[in-house]
Amino acid sequence: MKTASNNIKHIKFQRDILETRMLHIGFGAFHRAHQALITHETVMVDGSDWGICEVNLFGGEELIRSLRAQDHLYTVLEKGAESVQPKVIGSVVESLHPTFDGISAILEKMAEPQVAIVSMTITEKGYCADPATGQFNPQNPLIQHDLQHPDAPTSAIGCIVASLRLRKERGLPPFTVMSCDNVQENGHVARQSILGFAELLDGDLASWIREQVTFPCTMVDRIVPAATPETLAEIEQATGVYDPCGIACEPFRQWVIEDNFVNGRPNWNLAGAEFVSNVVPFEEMKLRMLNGSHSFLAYLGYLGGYAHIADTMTNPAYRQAALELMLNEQAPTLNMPVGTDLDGYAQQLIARFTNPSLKHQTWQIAMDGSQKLPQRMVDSVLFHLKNGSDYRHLALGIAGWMRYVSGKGENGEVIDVRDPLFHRFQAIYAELGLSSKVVKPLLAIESIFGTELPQHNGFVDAVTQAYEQLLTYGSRHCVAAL
Ligand code: NAI
Ligand code: CS2
Repeated sequence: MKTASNNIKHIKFQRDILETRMLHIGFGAFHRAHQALITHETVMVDGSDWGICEVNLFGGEELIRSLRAQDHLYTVLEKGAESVQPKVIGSVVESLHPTFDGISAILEKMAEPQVAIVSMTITEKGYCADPATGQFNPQNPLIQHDLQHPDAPTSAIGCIVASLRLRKERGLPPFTVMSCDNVQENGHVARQSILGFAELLDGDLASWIREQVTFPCTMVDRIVPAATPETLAEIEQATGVYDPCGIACEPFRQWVIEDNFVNGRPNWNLAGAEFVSNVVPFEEMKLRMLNGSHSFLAYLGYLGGYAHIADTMTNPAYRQAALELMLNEQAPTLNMPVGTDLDGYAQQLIARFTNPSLKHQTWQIAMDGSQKLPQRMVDSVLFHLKNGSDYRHLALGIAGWMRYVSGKGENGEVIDVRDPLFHRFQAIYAELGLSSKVVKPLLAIESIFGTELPQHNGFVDAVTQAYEQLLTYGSRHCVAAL
């Protein structure tokens, strides 16, 4: 595990020398406990001026209001299995929200000369790309809006392009665009969407962006569940201060970054981040082993009556299935640098999932499956079909997702399914009911499964069979039967 606290020399932390050199879109749970914290620890070590301006384009108004009211300081509570450590984060110096500041204030901030990095945690769907291919989707409703209103955009993609236009017109240097989302080759996906959108607006601007802007890929890792009233009460107990912007997370953290910044960057390595020339293998490792088993546990765990990931780990069958999925069906698909210890990585992940003090809801992880399945499960299935190897855990995981998006639990209770394609799932279930007839139309959703998988009879049969078993016996039984 990388820890920075041991490295930190106690230089005086002069918050007033910080200025907005980085603007972050997506002041959600994760960014608070990861990039903002690591930036804080970095400036503590080297006394540099890297401050952050936080922007939420969707929701989060109250959070931004509260943040301002407390001078942009907030608490991160790191929770191990047995001890907790609160940290006050001081790297954030400004914040903006379109609802009360207006979108042009945000674009102007992004166009300020000293802004060198625009980073993002905007969830998988924020990239307006096809999840199966990573290609920009010009039909995305946010993009359709922004094409009509390029100077008053709503999407992160539209905001970045509009602010780069301002920089180009004013003869300013570009900024680096740094995605910190769980998206395979996140920098490349960000680049394709930004260039794709710019092309539709203005070819010269697109050429300027292509030549000037860099889009490093990053692998980001730290389990940060959404904050609940209990989280805030726990933080208050640990610090004596009620902090509505507080967030709790696990002690582990990892950040691997492609060192490709066009206009400078903080020395995040001083706080444990790693700069490398190629992040893709690390991204794949994390997305398939950690996130793939997270999604498996989320769908089959939720259906089996487990509210949190740590609860699923109390069932030896789920624990064993997660480990086997990682080692037998995900690890073999990876191409890692020599010396990478995937067995050790898998054991460490099981220990992290078991942390009983993290209340990470299966329902939260189950969200947006249409955006997550391709990089977490589908790519691995393609590997196994090519190699003739076994993928029964992946087949059950995909069947579990299909069963989950029916919106009905195993006891007939309503599931609150959140997904950009929810209406599509609803239409399929409305027509075909809770039966394995839904498997083929769900597999036909090209943005999730591509074109090859739905044509593969062996795969269609494996998922159909897993789905039927789920209907007959329920998920706890099916996981145990693996
Ligand atoms: P969150 O729900 O707390 O925050 C989501 C953020 O995304 C909000 O700031 C919201 O304004 C923004 N957003 C949502 N839809 C958007 C859109 N269409 N365009 C622009 N912005 C949009 O979620 P959290 O936990 O902060 O996670 C965000 C992302 O961070 C995840 O989707 C994942 O890719 C990445 N991540 C999360 C980790 C975690 O454990 N929470 C760990 C590693 C990565
Ligand atoms: C989770 C991730 O919500 C999800 O889909 O799988 O956010 C997971 O907690 C992180 O990637 C851990 O780094």
